Amino acid sequence: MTTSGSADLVIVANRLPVDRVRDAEGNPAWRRSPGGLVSALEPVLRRNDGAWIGWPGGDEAGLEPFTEDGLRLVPVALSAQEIEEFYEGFSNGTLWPLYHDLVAKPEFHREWWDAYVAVNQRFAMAAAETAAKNATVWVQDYQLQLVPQMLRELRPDLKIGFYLHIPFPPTELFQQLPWRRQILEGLLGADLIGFQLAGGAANFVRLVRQRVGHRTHRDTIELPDGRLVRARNYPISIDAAAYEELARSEGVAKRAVEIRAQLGDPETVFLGVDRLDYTKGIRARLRAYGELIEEGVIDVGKSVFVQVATPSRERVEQYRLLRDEIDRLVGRLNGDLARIGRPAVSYLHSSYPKEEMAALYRAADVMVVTPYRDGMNLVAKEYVACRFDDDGALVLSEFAGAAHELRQAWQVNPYDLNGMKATLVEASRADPKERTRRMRALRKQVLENDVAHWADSFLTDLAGDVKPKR
Ligand code: GDG
Repeated sequence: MTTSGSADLVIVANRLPVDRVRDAEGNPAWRRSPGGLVSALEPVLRRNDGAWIGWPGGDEAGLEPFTEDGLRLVPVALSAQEIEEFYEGFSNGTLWPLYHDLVAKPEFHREWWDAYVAVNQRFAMAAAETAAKNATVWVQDYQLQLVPQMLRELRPDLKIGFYLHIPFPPTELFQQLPWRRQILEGLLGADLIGFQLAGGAANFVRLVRQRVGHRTHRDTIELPDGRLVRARNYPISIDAAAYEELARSEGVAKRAVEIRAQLGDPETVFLGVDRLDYTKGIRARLRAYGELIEEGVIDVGKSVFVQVATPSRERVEQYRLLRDEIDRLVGRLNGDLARIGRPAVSYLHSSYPKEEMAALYRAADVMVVTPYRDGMNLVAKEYVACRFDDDGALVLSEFAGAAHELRQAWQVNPYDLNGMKATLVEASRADPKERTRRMRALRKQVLENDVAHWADSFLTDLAGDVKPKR
């Protein structure tokens, strides 16, 4: 047993909700980092007087726990070599592509795995030292799948939950992983394991039965010592009301009009917003759009495609290659198809404040979300939350987790280019009544199932003696 700390709720995530940056004078400072995970968990933490454990980014060592804007934050340091092997390597070069249907080829390296084990152990130690007696610890995501078991060994008194934000792959793919058994056992240290979709939970339970040999019954796994572990789906969401409020604000309304004017007041604005990631299907959607212009179906004088691609994982080779490919494709599309002052694609490789994102959502007639595979996709939900006039069309990949809830979107198979072209046209030309009918249903879904609902359902199940779900 390690000596315990004083927090009754501990969030353990790869990243802290703040980034280590330098201010104008070159002094180190903290800046809030945006993103779905942070906005989902911050309110929970505030309500529970909890602590958040995570890597602050960079390789600075020796940072002490501190309080920032009322949040208790505990930094876990990574060395430059660990950033390379644990973060860029095993997390983003092995697990990320493996868990996303092999959209890219995962690499298996033993030294990456060793770093993954060592870093997971460090996070588990930090959690053990921070959590009060009988506290609840909620471990987040694919970078930390060994933490539940390691933490249970250090602190058997804790309630441990785990949530996977990305898809849990089909058994055939997962079995390629040389360390498959260790990962399964690592996760089984938790009392409750949450997935985006029921299919992911089912994949996990099946693997545990086949590979580890534990008895399972529906969503419940029985360990040899009699302990029960539950694997269930909790589709993540957004703070829908807050997004709607932001979208309704005067500043955002003005900015949305301004954006359309700056684009030359086109009839139709198509929009894509993604981290620049090969799972997101950016290339396929831009190709589809380009072909529609080439074929004369879309008039470059009347429509524009705005693509925001937020820089991401820029030191990982596959992400650099992707950036070059998208740069080339956008250059070619605009070179071949644009007219003066009328680009085919307005491409923004940059990241923006939330207000600007909301203004873009308000300015867009057709939101295009076409990942090859995505755990959920919060962008789709954010667009819906911002469309308080019940207008706008959402084109959504069937392979985004969000497709299970957002049934009224125009759904597409991103591998089917012709299908995608037809759907882009259909969505952009749909009768306003049809758009309204669909958007109303989408909005009802998103507003009723917000992120507070997600966190509460998970934590309630974790706290309670849950009955097996049918
Ligand atoms: C992972 C899973 C799952 C993007 N650019 C800017 C910006 N963003 C925000 C979006 C959205 C978030 O980042 C992206 O969330 P997604 O869900 O779309 O995708 P991932 O980053 O891949 O997230 C995913 C999620 O975890 C949660 O479980 O849904 O499937 O892959 O909130 O708005 N925000 C700002 N400026 C930008 O330039 N402010």
